[in-house]
Amino acid sequence: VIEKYRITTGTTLLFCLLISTLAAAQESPKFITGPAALRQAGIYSLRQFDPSLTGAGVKFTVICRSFTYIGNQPQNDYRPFTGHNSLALGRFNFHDKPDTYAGISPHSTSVCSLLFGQDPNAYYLAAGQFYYEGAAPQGQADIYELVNFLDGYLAGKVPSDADILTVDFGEQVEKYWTRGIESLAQNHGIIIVAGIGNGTDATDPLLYPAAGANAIGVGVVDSVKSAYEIINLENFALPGVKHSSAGPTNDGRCKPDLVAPGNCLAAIADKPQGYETTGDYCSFATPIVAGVAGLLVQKAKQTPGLELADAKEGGNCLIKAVLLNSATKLPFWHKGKLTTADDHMVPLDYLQGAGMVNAVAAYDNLTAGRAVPGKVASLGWDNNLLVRNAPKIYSFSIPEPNNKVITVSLAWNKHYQDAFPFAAEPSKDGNLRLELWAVNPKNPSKSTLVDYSDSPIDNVEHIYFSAVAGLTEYYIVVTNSAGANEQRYGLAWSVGERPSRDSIGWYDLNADGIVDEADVTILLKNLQDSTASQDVYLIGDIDGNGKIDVEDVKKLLERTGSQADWLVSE
Ligand SMILES: [Ca+2]
Ligand SMILES: [Ca+2]
Ligand SMILES: [Ca+2]
Repeated sequence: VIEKYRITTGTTLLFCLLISTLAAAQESPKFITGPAALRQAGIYSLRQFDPSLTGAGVKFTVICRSFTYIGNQPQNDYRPFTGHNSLALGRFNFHDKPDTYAGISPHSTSVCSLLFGQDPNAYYLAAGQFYYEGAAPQGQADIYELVNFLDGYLAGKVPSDADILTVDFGEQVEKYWTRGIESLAQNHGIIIVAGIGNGTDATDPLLYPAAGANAIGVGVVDSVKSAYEIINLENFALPGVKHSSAGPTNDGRCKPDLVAPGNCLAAIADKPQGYETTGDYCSFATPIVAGVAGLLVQKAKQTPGLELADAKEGGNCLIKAVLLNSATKLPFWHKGKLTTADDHMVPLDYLQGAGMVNAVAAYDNLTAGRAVPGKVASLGWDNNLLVRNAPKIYSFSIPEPNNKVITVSLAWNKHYQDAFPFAAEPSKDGNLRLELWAVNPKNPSKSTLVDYSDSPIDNVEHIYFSAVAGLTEYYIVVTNSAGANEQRYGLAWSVGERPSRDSIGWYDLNADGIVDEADVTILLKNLQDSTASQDVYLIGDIDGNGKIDVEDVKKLLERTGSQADWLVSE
């Protein structure tokens, strides 16, 4: 009997590291489900709760590049290796040019194993035997080389009837084809999930289509830095500019939208039983987010009342709003630059986006159901049409404001032509604004605007507000501050616990498992750099007052000597 999900980090660690010495002394779970990055994203917890969520009935389009180019010509070796044990049962359709030989790409093999893999007898030396399971193992996949995908599209045919289209490469500037992908989101309701780029330093440009307005752009959360490969596969810290390209875009928009762990065990292209570690790359974080989106779409298709989450009109905005709204804020999450002065204009963090994808919280937000303007529950969503000068208002109560945080996320599409050259149609775009008001308990006819998000250029807005003692009645206002008369939008809201600042991620800045002088050195350097320039993205504002200062240094010094629970003394 394969006990797929019984696992805690502690037992995994023991199991993985000390199997030879402990196996006889202690009953270890023989089979764990991996890759651990998917566990971190909440995918296995969600599937344990609802085992039907396998991606069944969900259509993915996966766009790949050829592994080999001669001159600029792709050699059509773009396919995953379906001879791999984990991909043998995959529901794949390939789209080749007639009379061309299609070959195998190691990269596509890794990506497809993370999305669709399934292997009850997987084995990896450092992990032992485990149950390999991708994010959406029963999803149906149309797999294209980019050039073949575009051929039909440019001939005027919509090449895809997918629910979700995923692409983990891109271009540093917008091109006709990246706008074409965005057009699929706006004109055909397809959810686009794309990799934002593996920045090697803070100045690396973001990649389109991920950097495009309508896509969900995904960055990568780094593994911790331990000497043990298996610990690095199991534990994650923060995204960093050395692996995950940071916003803003050249035109000043927030990106990425979300982050996910990317260091995974993935299938090897020429070894049917082989797995290898992928490393901290956003190419492998992207399929995790695409997979979570697929599970949400499957739930929406299955469940009466959730139809508008899977609608051609605004469904992609709704799923984006739900994913952003439910993401886990990692330490140091803040809007835009370090200063709080830009927080109303810049909706997301320049490295984390809205945070790390959280499949369980996203599912809870989705299944809370649609609520139309008026009195609503404190968890829910709406896919609706906003008309200029007719704000939509959602009011809700929270029973106990202490330590609560109210999160509200709004997403809408920018417009593009539905045919080559897929030009932007800015006259059809809207500029939406999101407000959060608190009702005065002594005088209910008086309300206070407690937070708002109103970027002049983004097409997402995001509020993350710590509830105020004594105030229990709130309302959300969605309004169109400029632009076209009508806009379809997705809105999601929730009330949760404010995360504590106790976790070691706030102090172990180099993610080596111990708080020591090395972390103090990083903090002092960030303090110095933040004084020199307001324009850099830096971590270290432990108390969250919008600057790195001596109080933050004091707080870090107080935690000197703290160790991560995964740290193994040698
Ligand atoms: Ca800020
Ligand atoms: Ca450290
Ligand atoms: Ca501070």
